[in-house]
Amino acid sequence: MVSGVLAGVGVGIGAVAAALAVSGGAVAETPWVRAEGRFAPPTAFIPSPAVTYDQGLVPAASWIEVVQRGVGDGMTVTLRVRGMKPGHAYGVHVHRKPCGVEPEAAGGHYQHRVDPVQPSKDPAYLNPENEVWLDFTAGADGSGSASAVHGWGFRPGEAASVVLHHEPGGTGDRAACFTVPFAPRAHAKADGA
Ligand SMILES: [Cu+2]
Repeated sequence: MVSGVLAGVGVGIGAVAAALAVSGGAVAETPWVRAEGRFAPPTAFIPSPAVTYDQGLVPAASWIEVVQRGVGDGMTVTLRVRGMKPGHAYGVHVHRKPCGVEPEAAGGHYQHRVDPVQPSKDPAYLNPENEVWLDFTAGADGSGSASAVHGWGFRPGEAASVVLHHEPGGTGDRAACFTVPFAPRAHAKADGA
């Protein structure tokens, strides 16, 4: 099932279930989703869910893994990468739509409280508390990692990819995109928690 150097992905879905609330207030951590892939250009003969638009920053065959874990009413999202440009600082967010041939296919950022003005530029909405940011700086060996912890979960069908940008922060050109089958929270709401 390994499809050579330019493409190849493994997607594993853990128990898709709400985290177990144990009597006494303790909360069990439940794995939700783990996805990994190797980046390929959108023109690759064998398409990959991991697409690079800028091989200077995200080379073909570089590797990404995203893990989403449910914790109580919230979640932790963890990113690991290998093969990136050493020393480079990347901006990374969860986006609303799957990756496509064009970098803009992934749409805007997933937002817990949705900015009524889209594309969102208002820092009251465009921030790491209201969105899932996974910015990292690649080490000398090209590896990197980041994680984000939130007291809320995704609404169904509104979180579909992780986008790597040229620079940290809320905006910037898109260097690569990874389609991830994020699990929604059973009763996620648009506001509050
Ligand atoms: Cu983004």
